[in-house]
Amino acid sequence: MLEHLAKTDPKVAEVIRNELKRQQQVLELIPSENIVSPSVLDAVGSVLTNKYSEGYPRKRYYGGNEFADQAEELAISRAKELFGCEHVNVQPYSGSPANIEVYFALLQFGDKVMGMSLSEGGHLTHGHKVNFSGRAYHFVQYGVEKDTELLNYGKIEEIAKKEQPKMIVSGATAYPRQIDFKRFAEIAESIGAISMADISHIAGLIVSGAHPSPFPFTDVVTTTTHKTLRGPRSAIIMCKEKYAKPIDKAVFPGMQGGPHDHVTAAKAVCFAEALKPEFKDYGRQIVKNARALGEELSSQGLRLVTGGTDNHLLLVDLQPLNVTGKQAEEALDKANITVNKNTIPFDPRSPFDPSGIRLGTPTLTSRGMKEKQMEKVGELIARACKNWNSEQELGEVKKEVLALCGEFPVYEDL
Ligand code: DSN
Repeated sequence: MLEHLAKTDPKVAEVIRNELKRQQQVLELIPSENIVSPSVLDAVGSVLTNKYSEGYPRKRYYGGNEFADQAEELAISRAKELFGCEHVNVQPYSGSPANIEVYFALLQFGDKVMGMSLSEGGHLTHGHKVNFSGRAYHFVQYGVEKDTELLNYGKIEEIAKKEQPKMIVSGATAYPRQIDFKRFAEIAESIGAISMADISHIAGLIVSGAHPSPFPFTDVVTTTTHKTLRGPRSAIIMCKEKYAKPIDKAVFPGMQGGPHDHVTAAKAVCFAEALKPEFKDYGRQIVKNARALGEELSSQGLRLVTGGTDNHLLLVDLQPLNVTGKQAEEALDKANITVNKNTIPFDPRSPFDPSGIRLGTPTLTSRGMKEKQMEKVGELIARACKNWNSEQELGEVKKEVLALCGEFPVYEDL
């Protein structure tokens, strides 16, 4: 790897080599990350990056698009087969632009929309006040219940009936339980609103049958391709045929210029990989691993928001340990365990140093780890959190982390 770069730009080559080493030597538990296949890396690093293809297959504004068309058509047909959607646009650059493109396509500025609040598990683009979504549209935010920390669909329905939004957005980035997309679609339909599901975090679980699908009832579905789906850093928008035209127009020329053809090709590769039977085993193992990790953490005295998980992630409330999210994240970093600090619902602390950490199993599952290893990982996480200010103890944990990483190597040929 990097044979050319190493000669022409050793500084950047070194940065990349160090990042490779980091990925090989840490237990990566950020739930929105994963390890793509060497084939996805090949496509992302390919000559398709040189091409301009504004427009859509066979309707481009530039010549020379025979092969870019083929890449995009492969991505489209594979995405349709994978998700069972009527229409798909594979050009969005990433998840945030994809969501904004949906709003731009189907709403007028100032329209009322409902979305889950970031502080209770949603996403910036689901209406946070500092985000374009919250500035350009009138978002009404829903959250979880204080006692159960779960979505209350009856309450969401009540808010929808009272507020009469034009669109209801479902989906989350820090909600460890299943989302009832059918219920969301029914609520939207009952008030004549458009239903939109952002399945970015759980797309890989959905195509594996490890989480219920938002298809066929949801009007518009967005997903990133780089989380549980294990593809390149990008996104797609899927929708019912009746929304195809405005969605396509909003992506190009509404928001974007030329699509990133190299990434489109990598998305096609990722979809083909996710269509293989073994991907179903992978998705199911992610959930089994998250459950096993949660059980170990609970038995070590850590409190899990909602008491456990149905998906790929866990939200840990560190308050009983008297350690903050920031302190835990930094301590775990020293022990080569990568997590992110995260607010918990109704967090008394600030997002810069919240009360929780968010953990996910997609990357460790890609490395081949199973329930047995999750027990060990849980034990190491608990040990590091409890001893967050002991350099010596964190050093001991790091030794065990390195040994475990050595047993489950990644990118050995790079
Ligand atoms: N930043 C992503 C996450 O970590 O959940 C969502 O965009």
